[in-house]
Amino acid sequence: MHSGIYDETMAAKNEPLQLFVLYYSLTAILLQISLTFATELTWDENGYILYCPCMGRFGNQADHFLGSLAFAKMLNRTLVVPPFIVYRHHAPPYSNVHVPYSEFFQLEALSQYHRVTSLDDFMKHLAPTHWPQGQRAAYCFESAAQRSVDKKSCPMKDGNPFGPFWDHVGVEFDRSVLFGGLSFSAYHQSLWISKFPPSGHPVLALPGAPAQFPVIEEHVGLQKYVIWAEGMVQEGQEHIAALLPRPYVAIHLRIASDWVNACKLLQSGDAGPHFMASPQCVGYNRQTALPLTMTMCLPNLAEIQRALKLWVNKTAARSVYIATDSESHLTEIQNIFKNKVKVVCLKPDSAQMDLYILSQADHFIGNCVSSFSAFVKRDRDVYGRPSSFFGMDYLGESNKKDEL
Ligand SMILES: Nc1nc2c(ncn2[C@@H]2O[C@H](COP(=O)(O)OP(=O)(O)O)[C@@H](O)[C@H]2O)c(=O)[nH]1
Ligand SMILES: *[C@@H]1O[C@H](CO)[C@@H](O)[C@H](O)[C@H]1NC(C)=O
Ligand SMILES: *[C@@H]1O[C@H](CO)[C@@H](O)[C@H](O)[C@H]1NC(C)=O
Ligand SMILES: [Mg+2]
Repeated sequence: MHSGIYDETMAAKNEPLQLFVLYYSLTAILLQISLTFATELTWDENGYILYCPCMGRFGNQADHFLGSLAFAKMLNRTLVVPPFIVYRHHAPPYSNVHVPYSEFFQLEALSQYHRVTSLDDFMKHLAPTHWPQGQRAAYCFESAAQRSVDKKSCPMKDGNPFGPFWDHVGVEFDRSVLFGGLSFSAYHQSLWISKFPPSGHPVLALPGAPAQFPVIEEHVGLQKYVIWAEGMVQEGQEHIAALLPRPYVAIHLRIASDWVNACKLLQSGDAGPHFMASPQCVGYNRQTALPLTMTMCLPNLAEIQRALKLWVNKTAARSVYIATDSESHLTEIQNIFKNKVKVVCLKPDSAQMDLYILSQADHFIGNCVSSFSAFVKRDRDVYGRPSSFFGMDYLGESNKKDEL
């Protein structure tokens, strides 16, 4: 936009005076507007954290986001909030879509916890002056750089989704800064600050999230700053009002073939209780964690029916909502309740609409191992809404909590 105006002003020099004045005042007005923006987005002398949410789909990206938010606060740098990467290879546009955070959630709500700016705004308003082409360093672990041809370059744009992400943002990296012997945990806070003071390293751009997966226990509570965008609330509430008489029980079926394969890793029995998002239900402490069973990872139809019967009865539900990554088992579920309970599966175009409807239910039954379910569980916990997991809410068994 700036360069466009500049070009036009230059061209105007050869035109009649009146036109020149018009162009001139237009430029002045636009300059005023951009100055107003600039005052809103002043450069943070304490620096920035930039990263690609390059691992996994939404649930993984959300876990990583909470950790990254905490990491940015720990270093007192502004977090540049990336868009979500949505993989649309099965439906138009048959490629990765980069969805701004603000399309799903309120960006401003994050500021209650820490300074943030969207990647879009960072690139538009700050990067041209403060992080221009030629000064764009990538930061990564030495071990990650080992994979590059010269063994000294961060693999910022190698493969999918890395390349498309930074291409979408319009960034090429000019050099790499490697590090080792430190992690993203709080233990290394002072090391990060002494190694990379913001004066010499204003923008830490990383190939992946500076966080662990799954989200660590300390950061689970940051979910409270992740608040649904108004558009999502409006659309979601319309669906609920139209389709789901309350009380309603909502379930997340994570049963597609990728998940069947993932859960097979549990069959050997030596995987231990911690597998993907499972700390959310077995407990974060390995020593005291409950066992993780196959049914918890991949509930069969009998378990789905058992859990639904139990919770529909307990909550006197009038409807059931099914969110699924593949099959819905709609008929089999309708059969349990005859016509007494309405059973609904929307299969919305956006997975986030399923997440929203799951989050608003009177009771939620999730998949303990799935980070997609984990997002819903965390969101519900913020508002004190009850949740349980397939495979672990047998009532009457003395050694298990009967209500989770
Ligand atoms: N719409 C919809 N999509 C789902 C559902 N379950 C899984 N998916 C899709 O599958 C992805 C699963 O990956 P991820 O979110 O990382 O969670 P995880 O693999 O279960 O830990 C989601 O992001 C969705 O794109 C569901 O119930 N509804
Ligand atoms: C953190 O950064 C902000 C913004 O740059 C600054 O105002 C504040 O003093 C910093 N806090 C600490 C403890 O350095
Ligand atoms: C739940 O089940 C119990 C025992 O079978 C029954 O007495 C009760 O009426 C049921 N509640 C509802 C809401 O269906
Ligand atoms: Mg996944």
